[in-house]
Amino acid sequence: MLTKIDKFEFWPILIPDFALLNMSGLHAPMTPRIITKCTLADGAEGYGEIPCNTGIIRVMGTLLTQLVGLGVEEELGRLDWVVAESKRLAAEFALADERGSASFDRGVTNHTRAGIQMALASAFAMHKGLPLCDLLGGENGRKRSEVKFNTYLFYLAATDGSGLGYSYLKPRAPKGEFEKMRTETVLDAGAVVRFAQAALAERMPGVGLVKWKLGVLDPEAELECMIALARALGPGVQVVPDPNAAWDVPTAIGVIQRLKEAIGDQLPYFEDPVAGLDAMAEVHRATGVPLATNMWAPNFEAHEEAARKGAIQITLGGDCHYIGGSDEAVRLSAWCATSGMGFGQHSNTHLAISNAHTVHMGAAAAVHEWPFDSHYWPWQVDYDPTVKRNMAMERGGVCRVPEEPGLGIDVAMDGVLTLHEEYLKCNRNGRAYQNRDDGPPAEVVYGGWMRPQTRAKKWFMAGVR
Ligand code: GKR
Ligand code: MG
Repeated sequence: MLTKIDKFEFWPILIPDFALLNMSGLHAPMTPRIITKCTLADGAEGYGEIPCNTGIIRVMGTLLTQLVGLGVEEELGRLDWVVAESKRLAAEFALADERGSASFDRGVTNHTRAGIQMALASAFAMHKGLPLCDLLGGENGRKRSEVKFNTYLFYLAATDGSGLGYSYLKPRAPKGEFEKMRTETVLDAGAVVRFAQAALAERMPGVGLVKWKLGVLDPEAELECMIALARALGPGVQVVPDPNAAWDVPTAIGVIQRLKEAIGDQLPYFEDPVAGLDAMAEVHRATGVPLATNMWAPNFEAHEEAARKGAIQITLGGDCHYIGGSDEAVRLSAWCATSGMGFGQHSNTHLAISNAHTVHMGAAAAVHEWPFDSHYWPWQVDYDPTVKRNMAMERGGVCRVPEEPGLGIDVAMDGVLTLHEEYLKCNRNGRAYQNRDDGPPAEVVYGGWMRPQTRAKKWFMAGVR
């Protein structure tokens, strides 16, 4: 029997963030996201969560009304229509529907499809009384009962006196060294080591891979930080740096070779050292170190090209939000299983609904050899009003795959609405929190900071005048 979509809603929200630095700038105190919600005629509810920009809001608003009254299963099977219509609308509204030029993704169509697919699929799973991963996994259902995450850490800027309020939703005193340092400056090797040690001891014990965002300091200083980090954490913990293509080819080859000599197997792979597949291939040929990307393979065609060129050995394209939905991420994992490319997933600042979709995607994926990136566990989990009953993280960065129908978490709609109010309030006051943009906060804190597009040396500090 046709199960109809009764309502399809969405809310832009603002979520609290910290002063994380990357090549493209500094995280603002709040990050915009979009929550989607699909309600079926029998009352089953499903949710999605995606990055937010004003382009997605315009396209989503038009598309969701067209889905009401249609059959949920039928629509899940013909999401190509959503993609075509989103592209048409993006062109009609003259929206930038692109990715790759910043460390984060400004796409419209990939996110719109993802927000719709996540809500439809989780509502359908509720309706069927099945955990989402059992539907996503196809005939044989889920492939595993645990999904693993790494610990994803960043340099942190000193923002005192800047007027930027990083205290939103964070009134309580920090518990322990990690929470304290999360609000302080982390910009040298000593602080990097202390921060990572605190994260592993207090926040994510037993995790065997720490990812560190580079592209901030001079490459020589970052090399020193990564060697110090690996030595301090010891051989049981791997270290993966990610400068978001802030380096040119000779710099990348030099830094990666010296890092490899210094830390050996503690460097399992290196992420996005340079811009473009040809440059990535050159760096891999020269260093022999496996490379990963979330920047240069945004779709299946680009993955084929990357494999042909030997440009990447591990994809982080398994991110449900970027690839266009958890079904597409599972499809990418199957492609990885046959092509031999490693499968991983990239992450941005997000909340519990995104985390839950990632866990279900990971449970349904054909392969799961690399722990997934997640901003959630070190940064957002303790300031998340969108969830009443959440997943827990176990030793080793493990999330156990839920057995309950749907997502296996209880969404707190009052919390979603509170964060939506915050979005409306902040943007009404003329504060630019509609699109993620790390440039303006960087200009406020480091007066006169120049964006990487305007200079030869791309790393963050090269733009500080
Ligand atoms: O959150 O600043 C950040 C990251 O730089 C993010 O924007 C990237 O998309 O984490 C991502 C990455 O792995 O490149
Ligand atoms: Mg990356």
